[in-house]
Amino acid sequence: MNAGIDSFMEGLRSRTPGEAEFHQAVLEVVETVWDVYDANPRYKQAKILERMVEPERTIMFRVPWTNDRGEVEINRGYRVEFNSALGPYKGGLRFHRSVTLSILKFLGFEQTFKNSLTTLPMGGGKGGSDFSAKGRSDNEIMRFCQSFMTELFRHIGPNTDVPAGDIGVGGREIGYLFGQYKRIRNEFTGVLTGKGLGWGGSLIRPEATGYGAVYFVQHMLKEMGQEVQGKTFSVSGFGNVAWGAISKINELGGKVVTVSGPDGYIYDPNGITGKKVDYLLELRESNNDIVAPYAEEFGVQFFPDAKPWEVKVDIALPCATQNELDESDALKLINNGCILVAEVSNMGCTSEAVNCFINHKFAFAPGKAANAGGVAVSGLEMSQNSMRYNWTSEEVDKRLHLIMQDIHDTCTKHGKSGDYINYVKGANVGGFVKVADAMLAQGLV
Ligand code: 2IT
Repeated sequence: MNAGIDSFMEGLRSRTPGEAEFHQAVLEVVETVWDVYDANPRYKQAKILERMVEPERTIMFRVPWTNDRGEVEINRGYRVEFNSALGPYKGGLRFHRSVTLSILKFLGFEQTFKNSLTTLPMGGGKGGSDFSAKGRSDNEIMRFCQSFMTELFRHIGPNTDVPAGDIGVGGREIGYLFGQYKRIRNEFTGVLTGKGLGWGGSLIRPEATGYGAVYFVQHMLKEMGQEVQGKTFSVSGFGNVAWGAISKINELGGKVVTVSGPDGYIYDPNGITGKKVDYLLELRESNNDIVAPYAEEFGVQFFPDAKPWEVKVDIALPCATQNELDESDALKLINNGCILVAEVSNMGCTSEAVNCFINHKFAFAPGKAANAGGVAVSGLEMSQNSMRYNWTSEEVDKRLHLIMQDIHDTCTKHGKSGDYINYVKGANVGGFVKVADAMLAQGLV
């Protein structure tokens, strides 16, 4: 490794001890943009990278609430307002027991580059809580959301910071959060995205992350002279993102044979189609966080405590959570004849897995490119809210298509060398340059 990168990372690690996921996300970006940084004295003099890794503002707060037994519970709430060079802070809220400051900082940092890639005017942010909906009633979830917003409301706004969903935050939670914001502020504004379709939400937003990822995969396949039709896919997770991806793959004539949960994976060799796809939404709404019931419902095999990456497929799409695919999984996929992996979860692959793909000149897309469709349609929801108007699903889908194509072009422009496209480099450099130039133009803030 280069001495400049070493000392940069050493400085970061000593200022942010214990934030392993954040360090992982930063190192991936720094390694790929270092040449551009080194070659541009204006960036260096302005310490653009050093500023980029320091969130503009980090808010941490107490979230007290009462459970159904009348007991007091305390969770921790966060909002990391990472970078506003390109627009209001924008990014999801994650409610999951694994949430820590490190997780939200890695997500907020990546979000800044992802949002830059969408070409829409959005800065980067992320928030959430260590609250988990597992085993909770709807009333408990509502009380938690109301308490969370009772503090968060003072920090956000349609021109300041616009949260959305992420793991554990879907339409139901956005509804409760929006209701509380509106009550406190007495304002009906586009302060959150992922809203219900009857009250300011955008058509295609629920599908957007999965659809966008599959559009991106189509472009990657096109480079290889291939198409989705006839390909088999393994997908992990069973939430909103997996659901959207599976729906689009089916529409395009591909076949998905796995979904997974924290408990293991199911293998459905006939393909997850029709009512099986709708069943995924039921599973998620049950608040149980397990995938095993799918196997009982449809009489297929369940592999407890295992990951779907051992199944022989053409294309693998991690759609669950960070670091869910490691180097041994990557090697298994490559050796089994897989031709493409696209992260649909954020930082779905470990650094070792990413390096393994790149060293093998394997077609690999990082989350900040492949999964940007979700936040892109959030950006389109903001536009529609500002206009007080709703586009048709065809209109939104057409724009989503164009945005994903644009991101693919950006990755190619900055990542292609010979006949190999390094999508990690392409996405990081493409996302970085735009944010860096905006920061330079806006002075030392
Ligand atoms: O990771 C992501 O891009 C999201 N969770 C969506 C963020 C958003 O603001 O729609």
